Amino acid sequence: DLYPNKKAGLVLANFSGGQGKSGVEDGPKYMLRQGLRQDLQELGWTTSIEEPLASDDYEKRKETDTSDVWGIVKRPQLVGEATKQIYESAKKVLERGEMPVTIGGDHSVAIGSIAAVFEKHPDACVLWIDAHADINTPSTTDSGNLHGCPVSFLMGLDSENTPPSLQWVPKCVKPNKIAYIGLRDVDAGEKRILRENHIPAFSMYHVDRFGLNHVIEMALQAINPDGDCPIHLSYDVDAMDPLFVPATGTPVRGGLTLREGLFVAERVAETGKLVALDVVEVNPTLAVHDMHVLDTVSAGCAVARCALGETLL
Ligand code: HAR
Ligand code: MN
Ligand code: MN
Ligand code: MN
Repeated sequence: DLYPNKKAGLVLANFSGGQGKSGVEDGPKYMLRQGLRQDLQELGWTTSIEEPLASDDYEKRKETDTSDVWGIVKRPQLVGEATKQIYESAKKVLERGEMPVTIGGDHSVAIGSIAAVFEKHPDACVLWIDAHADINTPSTTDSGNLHGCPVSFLMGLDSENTPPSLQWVPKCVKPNKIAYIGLRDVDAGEKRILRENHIPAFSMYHVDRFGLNHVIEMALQAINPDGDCPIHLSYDVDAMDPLFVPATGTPVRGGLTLREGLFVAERVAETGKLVALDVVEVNPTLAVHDMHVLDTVSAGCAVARCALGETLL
């Protein structure tokens, strides 16, 4: 068995403060209602639940605290506090010997989960599956939305321009320890950062040019050449095409098919090296039909099941 321990800690990261739209905080609720916990238990996983954000009303604060800005950056205090709580929860999960499965929420929540994973596993690597690179710094971001910036904080890029509330974030991810798959909406400043730091980044062009299987092999080869490093899979559901995942905050056409999206998770499971998973950017309120909700939430749950070994025979 590739996962002999089979204990997962579901970290409910019901947080929307990394971007402007509300509804993404309901992702965890919908995925649990869809049966995620039972599904994982049927796969043989023991599951626990962590609710790092339960002791404060982050949505209320998002609506009311208009002073939480730092230059162009929106809600740095809120994001700093929420991600710190997620970090503490993910650390608890790891200390119990369980795999943190962080359910978003917007992608800023990966600041917390990834920081915790690198504390436990300094030799870890990150596979970031996304239409977006999420590597803007406070100096390059046009939107000021922190869900477009988590990777830059985790890498310590432009650290003299880090808002005080995010200065707790460890600079844990080195440029040869993160790879991207699925990119198709990358800002000019982000392209420069990817290029200058030689970060392995595979766009939909590369998926079409080489095929997804080969792209995954290249990505893993770049960040995990000996195949022995723990893998953190940070999965933004907008990597998949909006045909399959319509209910997400920043859909971009021309993405992975549903099967391709699940194949990435299956291939990671097959390595036996997965130590943590994020599934983020499910926003049920952005659906225009019930079918859109079902498609999106089901796809998010399927990513988690595949990453935790469902389709391995
Ligand atoms: N690059 C844009 C920005 O920084 C949009 C990226 C955010 N969208 C996401 N992240 N869903 O993956 O604002
Ligand atoms: Mn809500
Ligand atoms: Mn993202
Ligand atoms: Mn995205």
